[in-house]
Amino acid sequence: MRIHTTRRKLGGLFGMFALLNAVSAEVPDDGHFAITSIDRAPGSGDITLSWTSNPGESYSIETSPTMLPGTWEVLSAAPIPAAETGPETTALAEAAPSRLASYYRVRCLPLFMEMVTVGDPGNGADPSNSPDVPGIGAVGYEFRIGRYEVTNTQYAEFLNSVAVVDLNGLYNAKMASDVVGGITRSGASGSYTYTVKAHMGDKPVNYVSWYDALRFCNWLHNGRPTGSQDGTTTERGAYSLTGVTSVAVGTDPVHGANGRNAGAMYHLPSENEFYKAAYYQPAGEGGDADDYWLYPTRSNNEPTVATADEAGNVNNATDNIANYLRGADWNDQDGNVTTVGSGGAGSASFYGAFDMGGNLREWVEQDIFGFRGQRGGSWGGNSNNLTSSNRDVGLPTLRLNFVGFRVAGP
Ligand SMILES: [Ca+2]
Ligand SMILES: [Ca+2]
Ligand SMILES: [Ca+2]
Repeated sequence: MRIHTTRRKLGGLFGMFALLNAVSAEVPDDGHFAITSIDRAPGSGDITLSWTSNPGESYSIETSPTMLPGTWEVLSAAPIPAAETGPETTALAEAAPSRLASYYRVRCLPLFMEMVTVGDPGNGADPSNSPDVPGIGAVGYEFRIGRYEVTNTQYAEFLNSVAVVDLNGLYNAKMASDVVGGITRSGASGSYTYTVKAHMGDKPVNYVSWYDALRFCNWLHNGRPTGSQDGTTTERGAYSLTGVTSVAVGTDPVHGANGRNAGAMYHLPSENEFYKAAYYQPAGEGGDADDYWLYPTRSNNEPTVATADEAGNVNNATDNIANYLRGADWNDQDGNVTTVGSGGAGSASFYGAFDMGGNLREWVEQDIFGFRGQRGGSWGGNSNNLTSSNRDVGLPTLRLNFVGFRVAGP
């Protein structure tokens, strides 16, 4: 069988697809989710597919009988977990033979946490940053970062997986009592269950401490296991937690001082990683003359203040818009969180990350005199908070309704 695979942006997702019975063979070598082999059993709908994968990630297999957009169907009934080790996963997907015409596309998509690739390794630091925090933005390697802030839906899945008993207080009661929080808890310790509030599932999770964020990263690193909060779930992996609010020096040669272990598959972005993902765009590719924008919306101009509909979606989406200055009034709030990404692609960073300015201020990994760094400003902040020259810090134990996080990974 001949195979054709390529990398293409489809519906806002980076997906890999292969054409069965196609006429050419082009195997990509740079994609995280590249299909590396495909085999269809003659006369059946069984397709054995291999693709490059990241341990801890899950995938779905989709097919389309045409070349038209919007014709993809999920072929795999359940999320397919990546191989626990190694760079490749092989899985069997089954379809009725009649669904597989002679010309048929197949693709794999990552589930749960959509990431974007931040390329251009070896970029220089921002020459124009404020004197307070000079030399930020240089990253010597390619990495990935969450396209969106971590949402209440994702965090509630985390809680339901590891916080039936909540040893480390990963849930905060303000998530329920504050209208701007998004998760409620029911039951008693030993049988806690967690539910997202109406319209809050696709909003970023707040009331999370820096340590909560580390434990979420460990859970992703460990493949989203279910169990009590221990070394196999939340306490070891990307970070080595040594107490409820303490983390060991990590083994990563560059980032270990901030707690990161070598081989971390999911971690908080370092300050440089966040800064590059948010503000960097090479001048030769349409960026600012010094390669760095002032705002993470690919602009040096103050963004339009987002407003929201009654479900919390930005309803004045345009280029260069952000949720800040208490403009997103809904659910009787003077300013509130908004649906992640709803400001539109015209306000994403160069690498396609949304809400890096505004919505929630985000934890970064950096230890700054015992505090931890925060970046990007929030729904309640002013435009200065969104800028590259603005660095915020917080006690790592603090949980606030305007602070959340996103994850990064290799
Ligand atoms: Ca600049
Ligand atoms: Ca308002
Ligand atoms: Ca943000």
